This record gives sequence, C-alpha cells and structure tokens, in this order.
Amino acid sequence: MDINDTICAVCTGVGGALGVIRLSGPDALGVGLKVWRGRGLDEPRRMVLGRIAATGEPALAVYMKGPASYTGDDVVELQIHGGGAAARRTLQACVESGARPAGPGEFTFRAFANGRMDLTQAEAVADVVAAESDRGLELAARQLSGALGARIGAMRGELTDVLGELESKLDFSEEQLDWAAPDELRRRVEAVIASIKELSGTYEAGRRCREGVALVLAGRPNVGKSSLMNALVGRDRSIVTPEAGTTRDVVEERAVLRNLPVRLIDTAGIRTAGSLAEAMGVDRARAALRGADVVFWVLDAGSPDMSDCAELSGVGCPVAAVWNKCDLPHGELPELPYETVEISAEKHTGLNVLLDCFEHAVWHGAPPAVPEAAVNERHLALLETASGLLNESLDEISDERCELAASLVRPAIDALGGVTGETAGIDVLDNIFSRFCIGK
Ligand SMILES: Nc1nc2c(ncn2[C@@H]2O[C@H](COP(=O)(O)OP(=O)(O)O)[C@@H](O)[C@H]2O)c(=O)[nH]1
Ligand SMILES: [Mg+2]
Repeated sequence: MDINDTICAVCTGVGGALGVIRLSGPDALGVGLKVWRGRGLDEPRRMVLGRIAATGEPALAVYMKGPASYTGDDVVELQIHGGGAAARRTLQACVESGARPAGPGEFTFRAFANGRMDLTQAEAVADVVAAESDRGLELAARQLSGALGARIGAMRGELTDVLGELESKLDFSEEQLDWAAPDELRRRVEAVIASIKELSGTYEAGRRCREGVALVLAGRPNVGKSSLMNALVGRDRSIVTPEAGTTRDVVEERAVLRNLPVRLIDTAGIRTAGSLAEAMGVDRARAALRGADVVFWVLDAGSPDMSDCAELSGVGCPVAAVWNKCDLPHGELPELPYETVEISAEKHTGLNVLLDCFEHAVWHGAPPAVPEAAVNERHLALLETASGLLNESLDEISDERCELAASLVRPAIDALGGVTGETAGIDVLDNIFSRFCIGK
C-alpha cells in the first residue's frame, strides 16, 4: 500500500442521517479546499461551516494537521447531510480534485505505519467496530488504549536485555567483566515464559468477548426448540407449527444474551427422519452439537421422552436440560444428569432462570470481569512460538552455551514483535487490514 499519496473514503454507512468523508495525506487540505467552500479550514482542530462546492449543500469541515491526527498524516473530515448519494457525490468530487479512493483499513494502516498505534491497537479498532456486546467493546477499548501492546513490550524489553547479556558474553568471553550469573538469566527467561503462559490463558475469554459463543437448541421434534429460539431473540425467526419435523435446516441468529454475543442455533428435531431433507437436517443438528459451546437440550414436560438423550453422550460442552411447555398440566418430571430448568417458551416464563443457567455454563460459574488484555488467535500462535523457543533456551543458558541460547532468544523476541507489528511481514499486515471496512 502506498502511504505517501492522499486518500479519501466515506466513513459512514449508507442510509445514515450524516455522512463523514475523510481525506488523509499530504494534500488533504488542498483537496479539502477544492471540494469545500468556506472560511477558516486552514486553522487546525476547528470545525467550520461551509458548503460542498459541487452541490451547494451545507457541510462542516475540520482539519487535523499531521502528525497529531488519527493517521499521522494531514487529515480533513467533511460532515454532510445523508450517507447515500450525497456522500458519493462528495467523494467523487474529492477524487476529481486529486485524492485516491482508500482501500479497506487504509486509514488505520497509515496510523500503524506512521507509528500512531501498534498492531494490537489497529486490530482493536476493528474489534471496536465489530463489537456486538458491552463485554466485547470493553475488551476492545482496553486493547485500543495499548494494554496488550504494553505487556508484550515489557516482555520484549526483558528478553532484549537478556539477549544483550548473552551476546556480550560471546564478544568478550576472555575478559572478566561483571556478568550476570547464568542462574539469574535463566530465572529472568523463566519469568517471561510464565507471563507468556498467563497471557495465552486469556485466549478463551477473549474469544468469548469478541466472537461470542455458539448456543445450540436441540432435542426431539415438536418439543419447542424453535419457539424457544424466537423467545430468546425476541422475534419470529424460526417457523413454529404443531407438526413434527417443521425445522429441517439449522437456523442461525445472532443475539446478545447476558452481555455476551451469542450465535443461537436452532436445529431439526432429532429422530429417524421421514424424508431425505429431514435426514440431512438431523445430520446438521448433530454437527451443530459437536461445534457447540453450550447446548440446551429441550424436552416436552407434557410428554417426557428421553429416548434421544444418548445424542448428548459425545457432546464436550456444558448441557442444560430445558423442560418446555411447563404452562401445560404435567406430572412429575424425571431426573436428568444435567442442570435442569423449567420454562414455557410460549408464555415466556422461566427464561430468566434459563439465562442464569446459560451464563453459569459459559463461564463455569459467575461471569468474570473483562480481562485487562486478552489475546486473539494470531497473538496466541506467536506467543506459543516464543515460549517454545524460550523453553529450549533454558538449558543452553544454564550451561552457558551463549551462542546457542542467543540464537533461540532472538527469534523469540521477533515472534513477540509480530504481535505488536514491529516484525510483522507485509502478508500478515495485508491479511489484517483487508478485513477492515473501507473508511476505517
Ligand atoms: N403450550 C405450549 N406449547 C408450546 C410451547 N412451546 C412450543 N409449543 C408448541 O409446540 C409446537 C411445536 O413447537 P416448535 O417450536 O415448532 O417445536 P420444535 O419442533 O422443537 O422446533 C407448536 O405448536 C408450539 O406452539 C410452550 O411453551 N407451551
Ligand atoms: Mg423447530
């Protein structure tokens, strides 16, 4: 990506009441002054009212002089009425005045390239945009403020120090300088390994905050799985009928339950199917069970039939047994080896207790505080590489094989640098920024 020209994009969504067009680059002010008519734009950080030259529409404009801007370049932002045609017209005027349409994530890429943020912060920008729940947002905000980058930076600093000691032993091995004892160096590397392990342990909590969990509703036909799905998402998402075998495919819907993003997955009732389509639906239901983070096994309190509970034997995640239709008269309910909740999906009773149960299952107890920092999959892989190398280096350090030890510590430092971006290759950067939206 070229970072020396002037780029432009509509930063807001189509259909919004306002449109924001951002310009970034050496000629941002020049282009801005061609597109926008008014006075005072050249004074940084002051919002001024004028008009878009092409349309005569009123528009607010602000100039942020680099490096004190989001991207580190000179930036101009125009705020206009409407996110549709009006925004497109203004963008076109920017292009006609010499700016280039920005690619996905290009503003944030510039912020990274100009040293305004590290790679974990750039990733956090995407996380903030994508956050569906308060939990996800809180974690992203912490990462955006640099909490994760700071921890990685501290580890790298410590290892760079250790590497310095190892290398000076190599260079001056004949001289009697004041060396750190091998035991002390080993202890310091062990402490970094422990910090890496602790940070790697935040992955699962981070995944739950960012991506959420898969909650699968399964059970025999007609027990009320789809009714429960609809009750949980608050609208008629799945078709409900008195006929068995209504839901034949998996029906998926995103929701936020107890402050956690959830992929709610309604499945076909598990039974010996009457048709090919239903049989495929049952296969998909079984696949969904295998990929679940939590399963609600729904049962009909009016006609307790536990014949298919064996389906749950291979499920590796927490399961709750949900007795539905408890609004109807029913006898004593049989015991099940799962946490059990009694509800009526139709009358919306018992749902709070069900959500308590869900929350408990997700967190294996009370929900923990949002972690200070939590790694994603990319970070985790790099941390594992680093800790593998450091573990190997321990004996070399103890036995004072400094050259070998240094050759292991050095790539470990690089692996950590990959997390914050210092040593990330262009393909890694491309991969990260291409997932951003245009305008970010
Ligand atoms: N009385 C009562 N009927 C329910 C309840 N939940 C679902 N039903 C009825 O049970 C039938 C099957 O419901 P559905 O949600 O399609 O079940 P599914 O096959 O498990 O998805 C429909 O006629 C629903 O109206 C409930 O809580 N109480
Ligand atoms: Mg159904």
